[in-house]
Amino acid sequence: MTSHATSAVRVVRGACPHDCPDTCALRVTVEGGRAVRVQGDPDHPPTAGVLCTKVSRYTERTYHPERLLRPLKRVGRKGEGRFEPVSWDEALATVAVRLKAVAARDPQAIVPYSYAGTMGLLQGEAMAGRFFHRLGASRLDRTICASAGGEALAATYGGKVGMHVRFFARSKLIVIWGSHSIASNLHFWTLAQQAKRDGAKLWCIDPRRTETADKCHRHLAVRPGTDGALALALMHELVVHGWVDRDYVERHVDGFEPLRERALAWPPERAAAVCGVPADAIRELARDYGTTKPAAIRLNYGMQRVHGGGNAVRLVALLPCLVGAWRDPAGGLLLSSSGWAAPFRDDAALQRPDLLDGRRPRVVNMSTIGDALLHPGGGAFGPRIEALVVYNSNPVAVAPDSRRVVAGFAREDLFTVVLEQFRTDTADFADVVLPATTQLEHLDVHTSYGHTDVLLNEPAIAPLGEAKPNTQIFCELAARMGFDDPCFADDDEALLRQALKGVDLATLRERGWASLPLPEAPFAEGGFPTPGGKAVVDAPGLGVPDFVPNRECAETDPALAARYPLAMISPPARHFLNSTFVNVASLRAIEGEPTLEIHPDDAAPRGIAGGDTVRVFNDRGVHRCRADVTTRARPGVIVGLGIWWRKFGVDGTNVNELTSQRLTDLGRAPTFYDCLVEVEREAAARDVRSAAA
Ligand SMILES: Nc1nc2c(c(=O)[nH]1)N[C@H]1C(S)=C(S)[C@@H](COP(=O)(O)OP(=O)(O)OC[C@H]3O[C@@H](n4cnc5c(=O)[nH]c(N)nc54)[C@H](O)[C@@H]3O)O[C@H]1N2
Ligand SMILES: Nc1nc2c(c(=O)[nH]1)N[C@H]1C(S)=C(S)[C@@H](COP(=O)(O)OP(=O)(O)OC[C@H]3O[C@@H](n4cnc5c(=O)[nH]c(N)nc54)[C@H](O)[C@@H]3O)O[C@H]1N2
Ligand code: SF4
Ligand SMILES: [Mo]
Repeated sequence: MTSHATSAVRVVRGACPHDCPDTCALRVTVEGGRAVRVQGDPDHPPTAGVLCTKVSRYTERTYHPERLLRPLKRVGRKGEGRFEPVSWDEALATVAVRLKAVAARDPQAIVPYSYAGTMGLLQGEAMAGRFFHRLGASRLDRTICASAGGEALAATYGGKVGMHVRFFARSKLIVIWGSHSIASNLHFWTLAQQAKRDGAKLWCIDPRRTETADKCHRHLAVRPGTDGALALALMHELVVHGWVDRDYVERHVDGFEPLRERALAWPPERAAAVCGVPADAIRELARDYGTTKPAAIRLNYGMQRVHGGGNAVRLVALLPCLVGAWRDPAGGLLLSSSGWAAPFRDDAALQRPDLLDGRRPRVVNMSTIGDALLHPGGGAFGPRIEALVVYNSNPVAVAPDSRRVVAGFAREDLFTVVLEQFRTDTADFADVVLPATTQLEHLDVHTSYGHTDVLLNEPAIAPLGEAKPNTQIFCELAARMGFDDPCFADDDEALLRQALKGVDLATLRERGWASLPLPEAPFAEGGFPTPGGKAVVDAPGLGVPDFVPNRECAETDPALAARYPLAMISPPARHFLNSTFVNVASLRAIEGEPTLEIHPDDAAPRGIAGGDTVRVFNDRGVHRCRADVTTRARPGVIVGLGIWWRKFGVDGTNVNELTSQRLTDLGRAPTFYDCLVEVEREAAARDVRSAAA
């Protein structure tokens, strides 16, 4: 480093862009125009100066030798990943010509596909929303992650609202439910540890014995998709032991009586048989929950990726209402707090749905993109999909039922554009790849779904190569399409000024973040954002919540369970963020290779030893990977940590080869963890080694 460069050291304020509830405030050290360090902001309370391992390696990702730095045009077959660089001019012209031709027939034949590769208000759906609204393209139902739980919360509380995360530090009982917090909610875990040191008891409810479960006092390894039964049994105990807060229920819960009756049909023994855990453990949890104050539940999305996920979240969300846990700021439940930020965001100003100008394009569900791409068109579906524009997502790796997804993306008559930072599995299927900037290279602003601060992300460095922010790419495409509405002239600074309501930009610029003004114990006196102000049991059109079993389990489909006796769950690996970071060598080195955790009791009868290559299969597909024989998996349940890029798999597949496109009871979401499979040994560890030698 020259003295000239070191003299130009700057620290730039940023925000972590990833789909993680923690939304950390970053400090990026820049020396001579190069980002050299990404650290957590010590002055931002939720971040407290700490980042997860993944994002502390963010410079390794940004300066990765495989970053896409120029637009690419496909020269090989779809999926082959052979491209040649072209100019921006040629790339944009190619895209505009093709999109115009499709739009002339029917713009709904064009489908945007995006999720939360960045959670930023600007690089997310701001200019992209304007572009697709003006075009009249199909609208995307963004259901891949959280819509079952989100709609369940809305039905019960009236919105995605809950406890303030900081008060978990003062709880006396914390139930960590369907969350591997150490991996996916690290800053909450720090608060839970603080509570533990102050005497709180921690329970973990998770089919997998995660590192989080290891560090809780008690772990209930329920079968996947049985949380609704567990919640009903807990209610049974609350009722029969008189632990219901009758005063709170009378004043702030609408329609308790039918729920009470339903719960009385669920003694712990009945739930124990369904959940595959001891009845006494359910009794112990119920006693703890009914008698400890304040009691807090950290619910997370892992437990709603099953057929009955919506009903299960509705049942769990009623528990803190029954015991009056909301009376204390350190009691209640947190699944998502994004609803608290909603009134402060001006999504309509950014995304401009008014540009639809009265048109009502059909809606395509992102969770069934495989079926949608293979649909011949016609009937209620509408026109066959002819063009797809993907940004902030890697559907070929993350969407369920990969065989169908891949077949759809491989259609030679489909025109696919992918805005990306890397040549992902999805980019391999693109006709045109447009290089996008990373968080260090662009301006953005973020709200959070795990705390209630707003964060600014200032660009720390200039865009690498010819990469451009999503906003700029959609502006330039709009110009090529002949869209001359003034809103397409807005640059990122102009978008930032439109993004928020009631948040002072000067404070954001100065400090990097601002806290939203919110009450400490939001529902101590009721006041849920439902029409009647009460928590709702019997929601309009939904009825009283009930236990809804998995579609793929012995109870619902014994014939299927006879052929495929093992339930597979595929939660994310700790050092990846969905499929992001899988190509970062130092993080991949920690995760090793795609593996399948299997309990010794399931491995032994199949002759499987640790390190063997196994074949995991069902009617949807086959995935080969390495077996890890371990008690982290419970009997009957195997775990394929994700989400690996397919191209890193031994046979070019990942766990989504096995998952289904069936949807949840509520929210039209995927059922990733409602998936039966069988496993066979394919090669012993030593055969694999000698074949490789
Ligand atoms: N390190 C890391 N952090 C992440 C992510 C990541 O990929 N990596 N992803 C981010 C995103 S997009 C999201 S949505 C969240 C996801 O984080 P969470 O919302 O916590 O959800 P999952 O990781 O899917 O699952 C959490 C736990 O639920 C368990 N689980 C599976 N099925 C069931 C069930 O039926 N019942 C119960 N009780 N538990 C079950 C899994 O074994 C897992 O340990 O994390 C975010 N943070
Ligand atoms: N089997 C199984 N499948 C799952 C899950 C599971 O638990 N098991 N989890 C599901 C869940 S919860 C989710 S949220 C989805 C996540 O699925 P996705 O939303 O697709 O998330 P990622 O895999 O992280 O892919 C995001 C992509 O966006 C790109 N990106 C990031 N920032 C930008 C940007 O500024 N511009 C552009 N153009 N691109 C950018 C990244 O390079 C990355 O390739 O996966 C789902 N799939
Ligand atoms: S991924 Fe989550 S924990 Fe890691 S830096 Fe980002 S917000 Fe923080
Ligand atoms: Mo997610």
